[in-house]
Amino acid sequence: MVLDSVILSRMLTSTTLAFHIIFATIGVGVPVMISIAEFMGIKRNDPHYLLLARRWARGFTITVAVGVVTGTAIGLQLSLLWPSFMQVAGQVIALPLFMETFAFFFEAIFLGIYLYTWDRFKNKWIHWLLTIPVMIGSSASALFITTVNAFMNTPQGFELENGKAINIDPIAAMLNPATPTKVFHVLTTAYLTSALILAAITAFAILRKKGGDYHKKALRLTMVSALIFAFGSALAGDLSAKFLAEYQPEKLAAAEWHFESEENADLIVFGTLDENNEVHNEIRLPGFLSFLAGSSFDTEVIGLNEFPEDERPPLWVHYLFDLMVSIGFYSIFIAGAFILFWKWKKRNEWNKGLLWGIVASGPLAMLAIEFGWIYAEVGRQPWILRGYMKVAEAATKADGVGLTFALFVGLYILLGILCVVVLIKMFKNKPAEAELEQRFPKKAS
Ligand code: HEB
Repeated sequence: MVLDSVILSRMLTSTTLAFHIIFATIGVGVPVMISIAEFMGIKRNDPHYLLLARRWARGFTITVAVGVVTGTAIGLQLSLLWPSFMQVAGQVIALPLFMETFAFFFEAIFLGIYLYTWDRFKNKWIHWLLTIPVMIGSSASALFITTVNAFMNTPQGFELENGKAINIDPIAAMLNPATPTKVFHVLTTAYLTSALILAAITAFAILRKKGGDYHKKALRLTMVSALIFAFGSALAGDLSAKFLAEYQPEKLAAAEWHFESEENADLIVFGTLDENNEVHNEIRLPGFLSFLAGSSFDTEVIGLNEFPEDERPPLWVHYLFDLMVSIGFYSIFIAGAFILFWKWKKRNEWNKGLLWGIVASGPLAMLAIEFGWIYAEVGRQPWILRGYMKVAEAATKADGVGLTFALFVGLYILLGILCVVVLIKMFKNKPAEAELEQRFPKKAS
């Protein structure tokens, strides 16, 4: 099989995004967890929480560094691999792209000050205050870049004349109909995933018998945060589905294998599809697709048959959607169970099964991020700019994308390994309990 430049460009872009999103998600969520931990530490005058903030911040710097490299790769690839897209859309999305960079610098400056001023202020709250611009910076860069993705789904704020964008209104382009739900869902799931990753690392340490009070407090803090963010993510996901039903019905219909427009449409969970588009072996929740789409069983949900065949997204996104939603419910379940066991004194929240369940929740949440994005991107196919330009028209015609692909994959493998090795080294040589003794010799018990 000969791979043409469209396929190769898509492979390179999706690999880069799939790798970058891991670090971007951590980059958006972990500052929030650092801020919460330091807040608790100062408020309760508890060195355990302060140490948590310190150690999380230290690990965070490594993931930020990798995120910068992969983020730069995306910027490069956008104009190199998708020249026709950038020619049309480049001017429209220049503002949010610039704002994202600005937000990143804003975050980086305050992160630098934060890292170098531990114990420098008499009033500890001043140091904590520095976490606020860091959080604002990282969440704002997610916000700006998500408006660009939203724009690709529901473009507005320009007119197309002879293949050129005219009458450009960048603010209207940023505030397109997809923006509110996407930004809400992206932020809540990044916070959720970061809380669960930190919880998973902590639960693993406890299972390896390293757990003292430090780890117990860390797990309680991350689990309570995770439960709150999980509810937020579910609410945002529900609103996203309602957005799709109204503005991008083919994407929702593809996720739900929904062919005929109808009221009281069933929600299809998992199952298989045969050549005649008949669904088998599914779990069927009667009327629930209508409910998801419009909060009422009478809502009419538009089916795929209303769209010409070459404008329907691939149907395998159904599984990604179902897996993402299942992981969402799993995270509510696991965090809920831990908190219930902890508050309800007869139960032991440190039992092995539960701890392993928490260990699993971290990688699962990251998978849900990947599934969610693949669903959102593949579900937009065949469009790169829905209604205006197809992916196939946007790709570069240049040769050599294959070699570039191989080089970048090599770079990501190297970066991934380096990141893990550095993180393990960083924390292995300095276990939490030892660091506590050293930093707070009197208070540590
Ligand atoms: Fe999700 C996407 C829903 C969970 C992550 N989500 C998405 C979508 C929807 C949904 C509808 C599409 C949108 C558009 O495209 O616009 N989700 C949902 C639901 C749920 C969920 C209903 C249940 C609760 N997710 C989830 C989780 C996670 C996620 C859990 C993680 C962690 N998603 C996601 C992402 C995405 C999605 C990342 C991509 C972005 C957007 O928003 O789009």
